[in-house]
Amino acid sequence: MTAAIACEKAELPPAPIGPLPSPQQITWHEMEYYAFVHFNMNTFTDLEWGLGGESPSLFNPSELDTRQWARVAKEAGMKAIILTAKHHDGFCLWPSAFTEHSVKNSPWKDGKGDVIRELAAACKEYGLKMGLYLSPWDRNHSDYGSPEYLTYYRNQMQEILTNYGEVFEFWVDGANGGDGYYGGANETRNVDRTTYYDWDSTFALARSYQPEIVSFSDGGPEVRWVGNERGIASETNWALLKRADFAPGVADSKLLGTGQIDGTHWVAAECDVSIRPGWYYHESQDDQVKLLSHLLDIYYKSVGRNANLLLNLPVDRRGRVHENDVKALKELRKALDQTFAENVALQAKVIASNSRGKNFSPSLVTDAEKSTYWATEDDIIESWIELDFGKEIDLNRLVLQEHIALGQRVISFKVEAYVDGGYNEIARQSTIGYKRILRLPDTKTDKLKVTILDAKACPTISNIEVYMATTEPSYP
Ligand code: FUL
Repeated sequence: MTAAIACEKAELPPAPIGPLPSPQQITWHEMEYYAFVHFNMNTFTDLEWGLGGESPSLFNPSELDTRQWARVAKEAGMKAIILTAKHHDGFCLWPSAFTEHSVKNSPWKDGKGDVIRELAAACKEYGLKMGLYLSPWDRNHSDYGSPEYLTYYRNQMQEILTNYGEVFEFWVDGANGGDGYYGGANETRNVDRTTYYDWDSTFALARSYQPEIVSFSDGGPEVRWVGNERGIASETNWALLKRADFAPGVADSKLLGTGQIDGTHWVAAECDVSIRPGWYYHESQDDQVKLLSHLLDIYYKSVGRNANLLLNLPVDRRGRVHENDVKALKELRKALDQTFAENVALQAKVIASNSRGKNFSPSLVTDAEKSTYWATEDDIIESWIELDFGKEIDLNRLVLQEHIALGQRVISFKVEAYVDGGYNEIARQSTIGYKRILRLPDTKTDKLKVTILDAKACPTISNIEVYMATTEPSYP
């Protein structure tokens, strides 16, 4: 082979190593942080799980203001709001044509209101996306448990996914089955969570109504639950899952945390957690809003571990995000903005042990371009990349990102700082994925080295950032 041909060959991008994310999933990863809003009948009954026999007359927010929700979310740096359109008690926040158990029979706006419509308009105004939660379990509906209920559920999907513009995420809860009102039967009903909803066809319906949508449940299909409600992803977090082994409400929560290195599909993790102890608003929890140190810890253990953060805001009986929650969100935003203000990697000279050519050079990890990345030659897996700051600097945060369009590849890596004439290991970790943020010990150094120890194929690193956090309170 002539040198010219060899060189040309080396300039080709690495082969992808599947499973790969869809374009919709890549867009979803880039959203990183968005709001959950639990607001529904439970807000007015002071419950977390209503039984289903509640009277629609109880739903009556005094000053519902979805524009305030959107403003608060936007100022918090969130990219979307996901609303509980229907929770387990079955009450619908939109005037569904298929039930009387909805806002249309409530005193709010004389039954003429539609919370989804108001939220869609507010999200549009503030440049946010909207997602919708539609509980499969319905403790109000008389048909729940029989085949007719699936028709009802799908009719409602059609209503909420076709009448309100773009919906970026369809959120399916795993809690399902038990006692309930069920049209007055007041009994216990259980369904086979794996087969009852024919989930493959039901999720396909969601995609047919909204081609860009991603659906969330315990096992995907596009986004998976992280396996806990504390907002914490595993340190090892593969965006891959053997999807056939999971269904909404049927899942091994440990595997949901780590994902599966040999997963058959790209099903990335989303961390749902409430800013208060409850998902719904309870006045008694007004002084239990999570502290800044806790929220920061959640951020690093979700967004910083290759997952998205879905932070719940329990909207109150007025129909507003409570002042205490707004304050906590602002504090979190301020702390994150302060920490991630000055990326010292931008001033570094970047070299690597290997590169597959100038289109994949090490310096591409510090350009602002998402689509460029450093990659090694095909057979080179163990490899290092070094940032030389040219002078001694302080650092304690490291952001790493893989070019996930070619798959999640890195299995393990270490980080070293150049101190007293030699390299000193300051972290050793597994998996990177879309984004990894490491909290490193406070370190003074003029050079930082990241060594990929093992990977499924040659590494493709799109971004490296380095910061010094000085104002974050420690947790716990
Ligand atoms: C759980 C539900 O049972 C809770 O009420 C809440 O909606 C949470 C997000 O998911 O499974």
